[in-house]
Amino acid sequence: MYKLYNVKAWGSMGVHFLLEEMNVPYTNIWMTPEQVAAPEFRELSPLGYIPALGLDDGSTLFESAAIVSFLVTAHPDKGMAPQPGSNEYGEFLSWLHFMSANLYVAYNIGDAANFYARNAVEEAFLVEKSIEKSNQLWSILAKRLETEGPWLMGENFSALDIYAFMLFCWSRPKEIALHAEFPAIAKLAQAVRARPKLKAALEAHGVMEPRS
Ligand SMILES: N[C@@H](CCC(=O)N[C@@H](CS)C(=O)NCC(=O)O)C(=O)O
Repeated sequence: MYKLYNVKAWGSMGVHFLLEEMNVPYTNIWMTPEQVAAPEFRELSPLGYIPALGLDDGSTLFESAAIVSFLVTAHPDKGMAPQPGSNEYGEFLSWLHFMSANLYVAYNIGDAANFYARNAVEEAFLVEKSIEKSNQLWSILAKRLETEGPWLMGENFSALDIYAFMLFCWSRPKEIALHAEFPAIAKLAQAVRARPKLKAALEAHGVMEPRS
């Protein structure tokens, strides 16, 4: 059985929702930020990052995009991604990494602005840049949804939609502020929130409603 190292509203949300949608056996290891920061957790996740996913053989996966790719290929019958090895699967991977390597990072820079900045002015500047960058990335995703939608992989709901939803929950200054700017993403978020299998997990992370 999988073990999901999970923190409320952190990057484990996406994997949590995916496991629920796939209906595969797993256990949540709910952690506090202090437990995440403890040296022992770095033995599982080298940078001490959430999410991490424990496997049956005692090994642990880290990096959200790697975990998502692993789960959708380990359970291809669950239909959360195109057929592994197909051109569509390549497209799926491109957009997954587009989000993890760019949007997630843009949010990380805003969240850790006090680490990167030397003073309050620089810190505010980094937060501003994080918002500017994430909005630029959302506009690219919104365009894809408008032209290819309703889901990021067209007619088929996939792990990409869950991953995008997780990131959208972290929108700055607040998710609700982005709804008017990116109606296609807001619609996607609403559709993910309406998925019956996700109700309990959405409530556990406190993201049933957009932050306003
Ligand atoms: N590239 C990593 C980023 C993961 C990440 O930034 N996780 C945050 C929570 S959303 C974290 O664990 N932060 C703990 C820390 O910064 O010490 C991934 O995609 O999994």
